[in-house]
Amino acid sequence: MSKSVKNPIFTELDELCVQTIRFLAVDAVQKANSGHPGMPMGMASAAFVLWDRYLKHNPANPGWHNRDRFVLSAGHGSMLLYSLLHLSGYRLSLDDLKNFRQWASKTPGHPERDPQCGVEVTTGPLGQGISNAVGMAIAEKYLANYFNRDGFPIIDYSTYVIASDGDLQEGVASEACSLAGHLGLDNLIVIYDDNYITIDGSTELAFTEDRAGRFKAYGWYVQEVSGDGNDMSAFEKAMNNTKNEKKRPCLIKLRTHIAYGSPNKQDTAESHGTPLGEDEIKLTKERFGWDPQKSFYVPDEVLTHMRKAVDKGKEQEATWNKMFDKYAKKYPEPAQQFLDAAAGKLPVNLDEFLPNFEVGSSVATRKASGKTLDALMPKLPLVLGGSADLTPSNNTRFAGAKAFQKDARDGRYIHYGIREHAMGAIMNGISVSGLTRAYGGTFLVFSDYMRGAIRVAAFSKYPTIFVFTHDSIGVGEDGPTHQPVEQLAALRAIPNLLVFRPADANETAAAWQFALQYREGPVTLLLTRQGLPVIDQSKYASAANLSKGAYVLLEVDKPDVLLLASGSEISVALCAAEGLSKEGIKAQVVSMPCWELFEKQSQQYKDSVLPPNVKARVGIEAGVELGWHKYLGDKGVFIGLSRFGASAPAKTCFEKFGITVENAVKAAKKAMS
Ligand SMILES: Cc1ncc(C[n+]2csc(CCOP(=O)(O)OP(=O)(O)O)c2C)c(N)n1
Ligand SMILES: [Mg+2]
Repeated sequence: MSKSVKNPIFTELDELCVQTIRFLAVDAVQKANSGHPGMPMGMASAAFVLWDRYLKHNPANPGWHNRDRFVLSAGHGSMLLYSLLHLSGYRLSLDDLKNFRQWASKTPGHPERDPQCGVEVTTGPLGQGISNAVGMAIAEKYLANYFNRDGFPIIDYSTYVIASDGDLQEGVASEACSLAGHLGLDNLIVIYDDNYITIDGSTELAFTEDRAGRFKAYGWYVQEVSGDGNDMSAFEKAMNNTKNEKKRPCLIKLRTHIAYGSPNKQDTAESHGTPLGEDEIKLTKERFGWDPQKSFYVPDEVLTHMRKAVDKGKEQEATWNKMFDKYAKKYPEPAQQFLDAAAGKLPVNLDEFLPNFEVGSSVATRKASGKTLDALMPKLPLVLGGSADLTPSNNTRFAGAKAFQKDARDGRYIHYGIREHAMGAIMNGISVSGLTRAYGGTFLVFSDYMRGAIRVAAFSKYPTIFVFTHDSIGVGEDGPTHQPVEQLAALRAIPNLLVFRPADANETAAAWQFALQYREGPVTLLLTRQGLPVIDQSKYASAANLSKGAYVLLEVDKPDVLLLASGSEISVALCAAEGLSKEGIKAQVVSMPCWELFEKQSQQYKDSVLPPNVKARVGIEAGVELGWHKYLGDKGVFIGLSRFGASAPAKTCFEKFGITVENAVKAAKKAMS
């Protein structure tokens, strides 16, 4: 890491830059008549110093792999980020700022991941950004260890965060920061906007703990900068100290004032999320010697100064490129790996390594998943696994995987501890590094704890893989607290999220293959605790059809009834079809491992799987009915659960709740009548 940083004096020009940032935010919020002016006003000085003097970035190529990462965790202060991006020469024009919060603008209300514009991650749900940053810092440590060679620091960047009171209050951030301290992520620097204000009023209402003490207890290097948020030599000193810290993540607790400089709005909760108003803007501008007649004003000298970031960034990247070229000559293999990973190319053809599971055995899909990981992960060194303390149950630790720790940056397996919220957000941070990807496991029932992160991943198209085992009442004795009932439907409700519930071991392997090849968004894999028969692919259809989302598993000529199911209920459907055929009823079985993918198929394909003329349909799934109507229609019958589970052996649960072959046969006859 480049450690030599001067401590320049804050000049008049610097002050002008800060005012410009402040008033761009104020004016944009006013023009949109909505937004959050207070935070950018209070943090303008620190943000300017960070971007002007510390951040290593290339506005002409926002995706440069060795850039520092900047996360505005307090996403409501988005105009602070947009102002910085515009002034520093990113593809964000003044008109884009004038379009703040408007339809299809590049400047949405909260930052939405936009790699072309320099927005690293989506922020707005407080706590997510700072937790993503922990993942970004983990990725950097892993990649640096993996790629760097003597004299070739190919990967060498820091992750900077601006976080607010809300970020620090959110539990997800506490979990993530606790893990960051444990892992000694000294490449993570959080600047805490300590302004004593949240929406409801003073932080005295609900947030009176010793914040610095809390982070010290997490194992962080904590510095407190007093004053009013504008003592930039004190702030720079603190920033420089972080450069010398080699063991701990860094928190700079910077005392600031929301809506700094506004005569009537400073230090008020109102300024958090309400435009200052024309009168107050006039007073504030006058106070700072800014022409109140001018709106969206950028003095030439400010633009000239801040746009130096463009040439500086180009130079930095060019220097890095030269180093990379030499590195590639000396170390062609890792260099090629780097380039392939950057292009989203997998190092091997997964087909060649996919395990095949023998017919006749009974294999829990979580175990099949573990075997698949054993086979594939050694070939995919940039995929980082983990679990929220359920490793032996999730089967997420592949053979030979080493734990990622403070003293083991070559570890590829992250023990997240019992921190599901953070695990989701951290995995997202790992998955946006551009080179690494993350998967991690917990029980499906606890996917609720990760829902915040899953939603952001889906919305922002992060290629994170969420592994959820113990996917139904098949959990058994642990009872309703651990038996998911509504989670499957709830996950399916999230747009752009692929939810796979494989029917057997071979579908599980196919689901992993699909997930690892897919980069357009997150994938969830829902896996059983209990053993499932391995389906005979020579008798039925091939598991490779999983890539279509749903397919005819057991085909019959002119079916009387369709049996639709996913996961563990596929074997119920197959047995029921057999039973029905003995009674002369022709039942076709459709495996539906991923509804979302099925929806993307052509109408012709959909009709071939679900022939519209066959109205008698039965859906079988150990979960709630929500969503099934679409495939079953008015005459269809659903076998599932409309209540929570129960503490009893799995077999008993399935019997008592009627998810049985016998009931499926009965339901088919009812649907036909
Ligand atoms: C998870 C989540 N809960 C609630 C909100 C709504 N919200 C936005 S900002 C904020 C708190 C504002 O206080 P602070 O974080 O200190 O920001 P400041 O007002 O100081 O800018 C809240 C509750 C949110 N964005 N995310
Ligand atoms: Mg605050």
